[in-house]
Amino acid sequence: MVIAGPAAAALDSLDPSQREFIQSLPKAELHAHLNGCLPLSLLQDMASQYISDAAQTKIVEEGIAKLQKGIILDEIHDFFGLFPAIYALTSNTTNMRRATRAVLGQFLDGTKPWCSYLELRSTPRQTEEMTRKEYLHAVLDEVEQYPSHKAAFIVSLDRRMGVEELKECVDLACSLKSEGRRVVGIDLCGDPRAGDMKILEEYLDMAKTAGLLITLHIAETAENSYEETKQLLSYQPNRLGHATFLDDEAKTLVRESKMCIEICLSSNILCKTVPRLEDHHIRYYIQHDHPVVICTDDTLPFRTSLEGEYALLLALPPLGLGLTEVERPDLLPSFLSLMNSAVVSGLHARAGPVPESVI
Ligand code: 6MZ
Repeated sequence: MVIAGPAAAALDSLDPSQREFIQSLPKAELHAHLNGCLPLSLLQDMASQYISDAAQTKIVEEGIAKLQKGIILDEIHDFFGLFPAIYALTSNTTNMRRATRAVLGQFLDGTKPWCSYLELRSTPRQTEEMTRKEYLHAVLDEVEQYPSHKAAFIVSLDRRMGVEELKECVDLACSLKSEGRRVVGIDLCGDPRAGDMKILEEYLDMAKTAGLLITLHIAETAENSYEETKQLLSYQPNRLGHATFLDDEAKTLVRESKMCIEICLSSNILCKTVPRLEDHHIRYYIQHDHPVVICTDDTLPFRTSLEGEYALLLALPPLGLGLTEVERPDLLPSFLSLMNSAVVSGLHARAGPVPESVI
């Protein structure tokens, strides 16, 4: 039996006109991890064609079985254990190109695309079959099949990386940008327990000098110390991923500098960093008219879509714009303007011109 995610339940509770309303909203996806957004059918197909060695077969089979059923996590740290199964399959440039094409298509293609603009992110990975440079070329070759107002790419740095790996990834991102390739930013992601964030400064400075914008996963869990959060904020990022556990001082700083927050509702609920939808920190930011953007994070494990995330937003009672209120036509315009401001403010924080089709 497949266990439905929170987004599926929220979508099911919508009537056709509400669904149409969500579909009609201009949307941008600014926080989506490539290897977390693969369609399950593609993974299954890749697994049937290619597994590099027998030791990986078990990892892949168990990983796919879990994803098929729908993961239930005790805590966020369990989540990162899913990736070895996916990485065993996306370990060469042919499969990386296939994966990127499928993820871009999922968000951007068809008569009802999920969004008008996608900023996809991924961590350059070196395997026995590809270098980090080859990884990035494979992904960018696919991203650049779309016009620049539809798709762009962010290079992710994993918190587990040491200085040599950080340098290699940032050097690559900077030189690709200078060659005119569609790299718009640098992200920091990975298991929130890992790494020492003090080593990042030099590499983020290099990226900024090259004209790249910065987005950082920050305070995703209660275990992330306020000292670490302060340190990450001192790097003056343009956007923040999650920002779930900020203390009052950090919240004030974030609001004063208007750093856009990438909100991933299903992700936070399923990873149990937010106990219930009604407790979500998005309430605080919307109440303070702070820029937020609604994103999916990892569509595969979180069993979500951009429409599903907007359905969750619609179901969020504390906005005073829950499902019942949205049925009231007098409140619909304010809901629409809230959604639009979320989309538009997200775009304000990214590199390059704002696509006309979104505004
Ligand atoms: C932190 C996350 C994440 O880069 O291989 N990733 N990092 N928090 C999250 N939210 C729960 N979701 C995904 O995509 C997969 C990688 O993105 C990061 C993890 O490092 C994961 O291995 P790429 O394309």
